[in-house]
Amino acid sequence: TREELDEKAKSNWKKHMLPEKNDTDSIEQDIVHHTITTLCRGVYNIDKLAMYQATAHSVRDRLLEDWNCTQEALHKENPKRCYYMSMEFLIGRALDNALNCLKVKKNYKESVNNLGFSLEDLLVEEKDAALGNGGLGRLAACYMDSTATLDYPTWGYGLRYQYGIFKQIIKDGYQNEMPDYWLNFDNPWEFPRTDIRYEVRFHGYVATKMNEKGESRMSWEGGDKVQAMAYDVPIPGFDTKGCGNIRLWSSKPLNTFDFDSFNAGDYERSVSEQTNAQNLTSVLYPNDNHLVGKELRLKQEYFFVSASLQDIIHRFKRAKCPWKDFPDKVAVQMNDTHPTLAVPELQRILVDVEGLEWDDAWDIVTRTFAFTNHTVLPEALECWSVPMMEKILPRHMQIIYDINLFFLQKVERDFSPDRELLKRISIIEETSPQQVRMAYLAVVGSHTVNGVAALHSDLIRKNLFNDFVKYYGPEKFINITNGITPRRWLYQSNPALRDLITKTLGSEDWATHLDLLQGLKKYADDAAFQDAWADVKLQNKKRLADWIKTNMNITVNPHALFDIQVKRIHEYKRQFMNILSVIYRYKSLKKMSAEDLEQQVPRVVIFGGKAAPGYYIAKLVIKLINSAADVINNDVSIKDMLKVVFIPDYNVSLAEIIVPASDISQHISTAGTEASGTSNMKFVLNGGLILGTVDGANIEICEQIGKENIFMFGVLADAVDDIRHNQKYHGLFIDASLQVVIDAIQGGEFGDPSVFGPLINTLTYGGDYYLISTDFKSYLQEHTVVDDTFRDRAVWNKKSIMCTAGMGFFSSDRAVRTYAEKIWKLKPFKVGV
Ligand code: GPW
Repeated sequence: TREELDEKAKSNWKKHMLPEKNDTDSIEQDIVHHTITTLCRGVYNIDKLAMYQATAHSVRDRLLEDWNCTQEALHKENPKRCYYMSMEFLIGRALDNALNCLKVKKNYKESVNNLGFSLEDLLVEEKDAALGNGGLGRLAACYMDSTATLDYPTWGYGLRYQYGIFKQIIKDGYQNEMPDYWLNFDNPWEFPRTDIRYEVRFHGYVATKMNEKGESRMSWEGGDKVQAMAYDVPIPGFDTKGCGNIRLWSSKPLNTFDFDSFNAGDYERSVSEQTNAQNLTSVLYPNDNHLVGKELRLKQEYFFVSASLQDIIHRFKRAKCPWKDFPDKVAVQMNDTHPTLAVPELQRILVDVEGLEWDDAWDIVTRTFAFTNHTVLPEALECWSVPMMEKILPRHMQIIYDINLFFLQKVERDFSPDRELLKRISIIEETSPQQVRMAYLAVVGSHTVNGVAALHSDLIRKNLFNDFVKYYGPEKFINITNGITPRRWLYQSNPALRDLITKTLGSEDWATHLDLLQGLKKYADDAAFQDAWADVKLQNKKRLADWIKTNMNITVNPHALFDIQVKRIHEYKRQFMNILSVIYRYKSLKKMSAEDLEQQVPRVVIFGGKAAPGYYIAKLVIKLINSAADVINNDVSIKDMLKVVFIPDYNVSLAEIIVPASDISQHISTAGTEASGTSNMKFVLNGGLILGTVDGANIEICEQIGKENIFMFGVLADAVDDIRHNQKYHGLFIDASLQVVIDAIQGGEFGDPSVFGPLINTLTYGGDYYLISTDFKSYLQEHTVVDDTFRDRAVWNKKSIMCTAGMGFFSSDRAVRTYAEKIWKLKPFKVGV
């Protein structure tokens, strides 16, 4: 190591550690150098992909300089650090972001030009890093952007899936899934750490052993082991020398060999065991807000947690602090329950391996972890069957029983001996087989639990965790409303608006101090500013219209009202209600006289989103949207007053084109079901209005931007239970407007109606769990308000400006700062100043 080098060697190192130069000539030299050496290509066979790669490598060199600086300083100072544990990081592309963060985009543009290419062409060559399903994974990516930008010493930990979220292909209107083998080409944005490897055990048995102090301890023995190898993904901060990191684990076979089967002549089997080990981190489970309960998923969760904790403990031990100081050096945030096995795993290491007493260990554990809950949907709450856990993680299962026993004893002693309460609050659910309720384990193992929007945090305090709130007291359960990074979601994705805002406010400071957008309010009535603002929106709508024309060969009118709903397809998100209303609009247009038709506001309704491969009803919604689009888009009698587009394979990079182009976007979940939503924030930040229900973060957006600037409808969360109850006993009320639509579908206007039978049944015979029939009428009414408002362009433009101006609160910088202050007790750590 460095300490062992003599002074002469050290000074030689220093002499050659020169900063990269960012003049265009040096950049060109670098790109050419990487083309020849890193890629082994030359001017005779350079193409866009190779040029992208060479450019990326040269940008990466500049990033790694900051990365090294930051990590070296952290190593020396050893401040408290936070680790954000997440099974998903939906990062998207890295090059454009890195260029902006390093403030070198202008020069790179010129250099790339000088070498015969255009930067815009190169950016789209990059594959998205799509290691996530939707909101939860994208939130983790936004938070990593903010912790890096704010210089918080925070690392992400996750898994390096070889297959990210599947590619969605639409065939005959149906979703088909294709594997996303994103590592096919070299990935300049990750750094293999061949020297950082840990072993992870599965199966085996528990024995009693003497430790070094002569005490009797449990010991997990035998079983199968796989190896975790680290890959580091540098996370540039905006306009700072600091650079963050996400460490992703990849499973590799151990270098040992199964000699028993080898000697038995079963060579193939011993090789195939090795392949099994590698398969552990092959694939991201494609379920959003839904537990499937596969054994391989449980193994992934433990693999992830075990490798991360070994790494964290290794780093902690370097400083030779006593164990009791662990929580003063380490904060761990669990992104939902997926990393909850970290709780029994740390307890196991401290008690079984390090020889601490149970209570001392438990004190350390509960001062280390904090837990973010992201859903109230029962089907999304992780429960693992006890027999499966006993098989795969026998020692952890014992520890969970013990944690539960001590917890229940305390509740009984200090709070209430009520058997019903104890049964309700138990980490083990007494079903057959028994289940481990991971959310309860996460609550018991954490010092702080947070929800992700005000309403959501209220709901988990009132329902899901109510007994825990009563036992622990309310202080343990807090709200931290989600946020989004303004760097990717405005600065990078909407250059036209970025430049207008910067010109108007006189500086770029808003990109790191988003509250400064308030300064736009004073121009909201200014006619010239409104025109400039509207012109930006039109440019962005044209950009999207061009994409749709090029990729789908559908022509849409950029002057029409762009009405967008892009998110995972889910019954609770009610894309079904949206398409039903589109069909209603279509039927109404068809009934109109030619004069009335002329007077309508033309609309382009855009959908996008993936359905989990096994989610039959969600897939039927996609089919219905496409079947309706087919009919509507080809009906000349409605004179282009309505177009419907389902954009395939919605992902982060597409969102960057779609989000800036909305007039309205829809966030219409049944009240009380969407924990927060984050795309709502992205659209409003880009001057798009919202049509939404009184749910999740919509409520706080409304408070921040003013209720006159948002279109809200539908029943409130606290009415939902009663309505469901009434529907069950008195039947549904299907309004005439909804009946028109059902009749059209069942009459075969959009193809074979039997295809849609099961979907329609979720309404009519299924009890309409998500209350589409309840909200449909007020939904249609609000659509009419939208149309009427859109006719008055000045009124609309003012609302749009007020939207952007009021969004400061929703920066992920605010969210991360709140986590750091209220939960992590973490201070910024500035390097290079
Ligand atoms: F079920 N979310 C998500 F809570 O995208 F784990 N996937 C998930 O599996 C879960 C939650 C889980 C989302 C919420 O649905 C969304 O409302 C929220 O804005 C987002 O997480 C980030 O908090």
